[in-house]
Amino acid sequence: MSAPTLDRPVPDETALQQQFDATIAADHRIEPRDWMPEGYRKGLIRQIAQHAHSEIIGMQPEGDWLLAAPSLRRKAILLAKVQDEAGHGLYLYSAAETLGADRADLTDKLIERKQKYSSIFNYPTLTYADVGVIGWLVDGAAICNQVPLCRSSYGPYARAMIRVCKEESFHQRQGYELLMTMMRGTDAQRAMVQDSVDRWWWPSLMMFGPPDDDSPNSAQSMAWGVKRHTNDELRQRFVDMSVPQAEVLGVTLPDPELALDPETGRYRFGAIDWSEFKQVLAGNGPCNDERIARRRAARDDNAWVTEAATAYADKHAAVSA
Ligand code: BYC
Repeated sequence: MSAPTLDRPVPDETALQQQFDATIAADHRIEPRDWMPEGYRKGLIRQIAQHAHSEIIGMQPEGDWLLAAPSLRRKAILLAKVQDEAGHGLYLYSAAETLGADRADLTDKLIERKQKYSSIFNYPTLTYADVGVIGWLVDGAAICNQVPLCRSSYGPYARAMIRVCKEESFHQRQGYELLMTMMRGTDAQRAMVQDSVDRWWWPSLMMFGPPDDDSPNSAQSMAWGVKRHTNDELRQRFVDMSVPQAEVLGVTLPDPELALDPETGRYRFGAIDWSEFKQVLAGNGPCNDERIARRRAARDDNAWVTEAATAYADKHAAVSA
């Protein structure tokens, strides 16, 4: 701790901790200038970095269809969406930087597989219906998870989430509208949508993370107001939201145990295959290697841009000094 200044004594760690606890208890925001416990800072960097990596890696599955979109309109929509994901990644890396993280270092950690990204992006996009289903289910799950994060206790993260959620809501609607159009089309198009729903439903449920009794970070994260709901609460909310939407769309969700519980008014659903989730997290999903290899190539092939921009900024700073 630094020495007290002449005019103002530096509060001791106990007083700082009390001030932090009072801010959390009053549901006010912690800002970058505020003192925070080291565990809070590290936990936030972990979650925000993982979130940022998910947005950036998440550009790949849909980006694969940019050159094969079925019309100019669909291409323009998809291009805008994929660009939005890049923007979300950048807001999030900026939020992590307010905690003292360095974004180049975070990218290196992703590429070295020392940090995670969302399990969902390790599945392939086999048909154009997958673009629609990612919008409907994956962005739908993301909205469910991220709307409460707009009230997260860390100011820069919460504010980034407000903007991200507005854009995610457009993403979800474009996905649903694409699927609606396909469902009004031919039998082959309807079959394509159903096949896509069959492949993405269970991985979408896994996006919410492990069950509550196997979620090591939840309790502390909730106590600090970073997370506002548990993984299982949000997963249930997503199921309740998606079932009526599937009915309107005319697709069947691939779960024979899905049924409305008349007592709770919520949908019961079948058991999730957590061994698959663990395999994907361990790097053994269908596309883990491909996703990381592409991210590595993007970093290495574009290093000259960073070097040129840095040299330019240094030169500019030297001239204006
Ligand atoms: N995938 O203790 P837990 C998007 C990890 S992108 C991979 O419950 P926590 C989009 C977890 O990190 C939006 N890993 O953790 C983009 C932890 O490992 P570490 C992505 C997962 O943090 C492009 C361990 O499992 N959204 O919308 O309390 C196109 C134990 O978990 C996953 C976010 O990133 C998973 N699914 O809760 C389209 C949301 N689940 O870190 C769309 C922000 C868990 O201890 N993040 N793990 O090594 C969160 O809300 C929380 O971090 C989670 C997990 C709910 C995901």
